[in-house]
This record gives sequence, structure tokens and C-alpha cells, in this order.
Amino acid sequence: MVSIEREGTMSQQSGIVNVSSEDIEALRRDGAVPLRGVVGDDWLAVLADGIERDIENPGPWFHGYVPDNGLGRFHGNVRIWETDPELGRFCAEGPLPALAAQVFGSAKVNLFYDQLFVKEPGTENRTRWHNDLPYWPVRGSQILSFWVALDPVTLDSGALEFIRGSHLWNIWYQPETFGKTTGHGAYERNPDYVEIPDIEATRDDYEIITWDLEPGDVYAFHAMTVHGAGGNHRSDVRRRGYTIRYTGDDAVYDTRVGTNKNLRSDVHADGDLLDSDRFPVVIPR
Ligand SMILES: O=C(O)CCC(=O)C(=O)O
Repeated sequence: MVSIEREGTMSQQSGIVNVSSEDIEALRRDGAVPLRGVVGDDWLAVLADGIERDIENPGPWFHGYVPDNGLGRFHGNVRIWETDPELGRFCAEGPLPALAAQVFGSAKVNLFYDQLFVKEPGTENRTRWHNDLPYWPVRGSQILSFWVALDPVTLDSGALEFIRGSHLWNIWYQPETFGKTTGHGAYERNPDYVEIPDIEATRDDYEIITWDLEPGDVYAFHAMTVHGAGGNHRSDVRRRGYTIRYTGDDAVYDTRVGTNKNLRSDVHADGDLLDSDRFPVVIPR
């Protein structure tokens, strides 16, 4: 396992966070990169409040996972911004859309959707290894996630792990649920998708990369990068991760068999550009 230090590569001008060419290059090569100090304290407070609101009164797409050992809580939800204007403000007006535009080199950025992964202290549930794009009703080369850390994140609290370069494999793994959940049923089987091997049992066969994060740091990762996470084995730290997914110029709607029905749209047909209230254009503003 490799942990690569990338410190101090972000710069800020006029309130806009800039990503360095080294980090863009690392993301293109490895499929994931940590970006330090992206989300400032004011926005972190907005996110923390929004997360508590969703835990107390979950939005419509809530899917909690049953704790593996009966302890802790794994709270999941998608499309939270649609019913929480403050989180919507962050997704549209926070630092991330400009970062996505820089990474894509695109004129346009759409907000695809947002997702919560909160593992309370003592939650042993792993996040299974997977790549994201097979789950999503979208296709294109410019599709990116930013996983924002609300807490200090280490391997023992559930840091994300990525397989270096796996975004270039072009292997579409069959989506599976992340555990026993009341949120949604099994995913349809797509004959063109591949069953994911037991990566956890054969970890030494892969080049796994990971980084500790501080609150306000993010993992940026490609939609095809294979990734997963351990449980939160700490008793004293929460692991609140908030992921926002953005697309660039070339993304279009695409409902392949096996994609998550909760992420589909009532107003798009396959091949449509995403631009809409559902997938708003956030760059240009
Ligand atoms: O936070 C986690 O455990 C999983 C995150 C993830 O899979 C994602 O953001 O795509």
C-alpha cells in the first residue's frame, strides 16, 4: 500500500481554489488524488449542519446499512441537496465546481448528485470494493467525485482506498448493494458487466493507494477508479464523508441495465445532455 504525501499544492486566488497541474496529472495517471484544504471552516460548518439534518430527518433517498456486528450506524443517502437548500448552495457555489472545471478542462460543469457516507464510531461495516460508473445513468469521460472529509480520516476510521490506475482498465463491475439496507433492492444484472473479484482477500495483488485526510481535505477520483473503505474501528471519531459528483462537457444521460434507479431522471432520455433543474449547470454560474 502506498501513501503519497501531497501537501500545500492547493492555491487560492480571489477565493477560488486552484488545483495544481501536478495533482491533475496524478489524478489522470492514478485515478485518485487527495486535495488538501479545499473546504474552509465556514463551508464545513454548513456541511456539518446539513449532515445532522439528514440524519435526524432523512431525505427521500435514505438508505441506512444494518451494522455488521450490531454496533454503530452507517447512514447513507443520495440527492440530499435537492431537499436541503444549504447543501445545494455548497454544491453549486462552494469551491468544488471550479475545481471540477479545472480538472476536466471543460467550459461547463453539471452537478450530477451528492451522497452521504457517515460511519459512526465503532461501525465495522466495510464499503465494498466497486467502481462507480456502472451504477450511474450517465456516460462520458468527464465524470468526477469529490469526497469531502468532515473529520480526521485514517485507515482505522475508514479512509478510502483506491486501486492505482484502475480507471484505465475499462472494466465495468456489476453493481451490488453496500450491505443489508432498507433503502433499495438488488441491482439488475447487466450481462456486459463483470463480477468484481474478492479484492479484499487478494489485496497484495493490487497496488492500493490511500491517504489520511484532515477536515476540509478531499479525495478527488475518477468514476471508473476501483475503491472501497474499511469500517470505522475508532471509538472516538466519527467518519462523515460527503461526496459530490460533477460532470463536464461530454457527459450524457444513459440508463444502462444495472444502473441505480434512484439516480434516474423523469425528464431525460438516453443521449440527452444533463442540463436541467435535476442536474444543474454550476459552471458557468
Ligand atoms: O465513504 C465511503 O465509505 C464510500 C465512498 C464512495 O464509495 C464514494 O464516494 O463513491
